[in-house]
Amino acid sequence: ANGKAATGVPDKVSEKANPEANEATEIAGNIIYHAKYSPHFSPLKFGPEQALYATAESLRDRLIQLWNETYLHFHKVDPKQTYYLSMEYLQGRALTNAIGNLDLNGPYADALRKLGYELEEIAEQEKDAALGNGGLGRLASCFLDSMATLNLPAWGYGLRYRHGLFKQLITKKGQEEVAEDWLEKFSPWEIVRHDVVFPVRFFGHVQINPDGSRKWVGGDVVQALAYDVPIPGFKTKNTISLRLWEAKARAEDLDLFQFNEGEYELAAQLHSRAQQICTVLYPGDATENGKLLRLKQQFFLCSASLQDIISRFNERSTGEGSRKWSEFPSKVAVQMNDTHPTLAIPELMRLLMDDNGLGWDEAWDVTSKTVAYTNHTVLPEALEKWSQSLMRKLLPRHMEIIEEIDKRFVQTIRSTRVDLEDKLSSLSILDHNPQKPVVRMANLCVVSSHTVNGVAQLHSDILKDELFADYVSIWPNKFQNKTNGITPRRWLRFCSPELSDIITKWLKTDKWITDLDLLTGLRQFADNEELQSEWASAKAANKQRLAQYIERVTGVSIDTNSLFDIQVKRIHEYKRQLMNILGVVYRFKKLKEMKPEERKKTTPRTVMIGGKAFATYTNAKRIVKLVNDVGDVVNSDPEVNEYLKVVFVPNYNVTVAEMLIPGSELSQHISTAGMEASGTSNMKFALNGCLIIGTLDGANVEIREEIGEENFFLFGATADQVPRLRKEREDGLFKPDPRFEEAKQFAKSGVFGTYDYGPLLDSLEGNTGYGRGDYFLVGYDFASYMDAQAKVDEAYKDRKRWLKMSIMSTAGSGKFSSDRTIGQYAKEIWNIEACPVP
Ligand code: 4GP
Repeated sequence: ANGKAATGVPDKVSEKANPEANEATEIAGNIIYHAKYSPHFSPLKFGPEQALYATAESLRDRLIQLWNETYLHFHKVDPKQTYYLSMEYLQGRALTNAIGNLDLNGPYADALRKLGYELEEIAEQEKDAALGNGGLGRLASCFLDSMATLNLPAWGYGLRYRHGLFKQLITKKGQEEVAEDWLEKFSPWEIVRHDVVFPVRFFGHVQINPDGSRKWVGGDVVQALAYDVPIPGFKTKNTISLRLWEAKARAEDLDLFQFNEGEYELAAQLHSRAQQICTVLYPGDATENGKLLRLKQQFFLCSASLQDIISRFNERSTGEGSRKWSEFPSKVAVQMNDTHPTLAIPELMRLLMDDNGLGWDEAWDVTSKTVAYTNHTVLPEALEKWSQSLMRKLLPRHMEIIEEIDKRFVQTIRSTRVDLEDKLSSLSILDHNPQKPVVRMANLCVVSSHTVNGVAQLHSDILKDELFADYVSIWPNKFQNKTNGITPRRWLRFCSPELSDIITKWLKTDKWITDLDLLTGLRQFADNEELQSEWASAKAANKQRLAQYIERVTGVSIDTNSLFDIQVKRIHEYKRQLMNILGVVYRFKKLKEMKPEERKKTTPRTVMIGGKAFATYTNAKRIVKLVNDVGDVVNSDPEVNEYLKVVFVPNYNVTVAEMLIPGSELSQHISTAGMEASGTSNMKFALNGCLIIGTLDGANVEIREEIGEENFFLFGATADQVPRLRKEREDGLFKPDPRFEEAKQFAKSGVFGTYDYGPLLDSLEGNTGYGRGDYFLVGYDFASYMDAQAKVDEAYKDRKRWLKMSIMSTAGSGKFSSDRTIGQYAKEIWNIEACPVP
């Protein structure tokens, strides 16, 4: 910023004659208006932060207008509409995305320049909206972008967490978590809807009316208040909603008498209980209280969203009187993002029966034709099971409904499928294990949904062949695959404008941004030297930007001529960051043993690892610590640090990803086969011309098919081999490669500090009585992993070959647009059609 701008809100900007300049002038005027009259800041100061909020508010004006037009258009046309229910959205920043989608980059950049700022500098001020943990939440956000871009009548529903995903600090102890504060000032993107409020009940009891009908009464009632975050489509008027619910108590819930007696906490009990609901994303659920709060959150999302959906269904009723309920499934599709919103099923049944007088069969028909379920993981610990007693206490009516669904399902199977009798104990929704009776949410979803889908072909096959195999024999047509995708707007066009411009230039069109298959047009130029050299300079610029960022946040200076090797994702044993760092440990040991002239022949590498560990996941936190400790030693070793650097990238989030991915050359997607449902960062990296080293897991399989096996560094066991290998490894029948033993010994030897890595590394032992017998097969895969890494080193030395592979990666990434994914959901699951605003 220049000094002038930083002193106060400017009065006006000078007019120019040409129309583009006029638009910029108008925008600048609008920004000034917001800086002056939106009562957030004193007009005496107009620093970058004030400029951000004023800029965002000027955009918000446009977004609200488009949002209103879209809403009215949908209201008039009354199409079938999809509602995406998700406990998580990892939205990241919104400014660059909104400006880009509205195609206002030039005018906004000019407007800000008139006010003394660069657009990038202003965009940097924004905090991430991190209302999600990882893949599933980011997928939901990519889906919203595609729904809007494809002009689909579709919306997202979620919760407005006061504090999103924790901020990760790296200290001497390793990872520490602090509360994140995206609403510290306020979010300029949300619109509070004081007229959209629904009551949500907890606890209480079921009352039986004289006519036999049932009603849920008593307990606590909190209010769900809607906040709309407008989601603009790319170069279209359609602007949809991410509707986030906040929990509130009413004024009359404050006990004035008690308050005046000085019993402040008692007086405001309901207020504080309401407030807890949206305080944090994913409250720890180790305690009973934590479990109760998480279940409250899930129900709160489902109940508020369904009441809203039903009221819109009634509001759009055109003819005389009210609409027939049997029409509901032809107007409404509800997609459950994993099992977290499963309570939508019993809640819809309750609303239909108890509030609207439908009988069971009619309500069941409507519900089961409306809801569909996406599974995102086969990890047993992630398949939700809720204690029946907790459920009965918090949601007594829903527990009755779930029992009835289960009873009818079991009866039907008994009378139609005698062959499944002995499978019923695992197929039923209720698990009556006397020690721990639970409700199996995935089973409830499968039984009640019209469609169940996995998120990559391999994952969907595993669901059909293993996890849900017996259900497949009952409903062979219920199961589908929808391979995940990512939005090419955020993940290429906006995060790497340099590379995007080159693609547009060579394809002679920018249509690829909404028709990503057009990228295959690059294949014919993959050998072209001119393209290769432009490609290399875009990469170099992105690497430079990344290197500056790394130095700023970690103090480590990295060599932009080294191979940038990145693994970023949640820290989890199945994702095998431990294999990555053990590979680095081995590389370090070998480099130390080499003579200086030998070292000179190696390929210099910078290994970057980032990701958050769940606060109570001990081994994941040990991995974070190990990466940091290895980095400290390697980076300060004067013999080696020219050839190897190791950086733990702190606080990995959407914004950090937007910096890392464009600057990457190699990325690691190295999970134990069969365990990563899909992965989506693999798609982002490939799209940005980054080569993948990976296993045949999740979407890696399809990426490799699309970009060609010669452009993919493959290693490791396949999913069908894993059970046998696990058994052998556990039984001590398999002897790992000597390199693996050497790396482990070296890591344990104390070279990397005094922290006790014994417990972590012992989890990699087979039949030793420690750990889990190397459940994730690091020992088995290490040999082929190291061989693949050696191939990477060789390939990188051949610059032309590497650039060709990089271009082929981008060229083959068309399938992984979330536009393709959402188009398939729309057609094959939701049965909805585009409804563009004229
Ligand atoms: C993730 C899966 O682990 C990942 O493979 C997949 O790409 C992503 O969902 C989107 O489908 N699962 C989660 C979760 O994030 O919380 O279960």
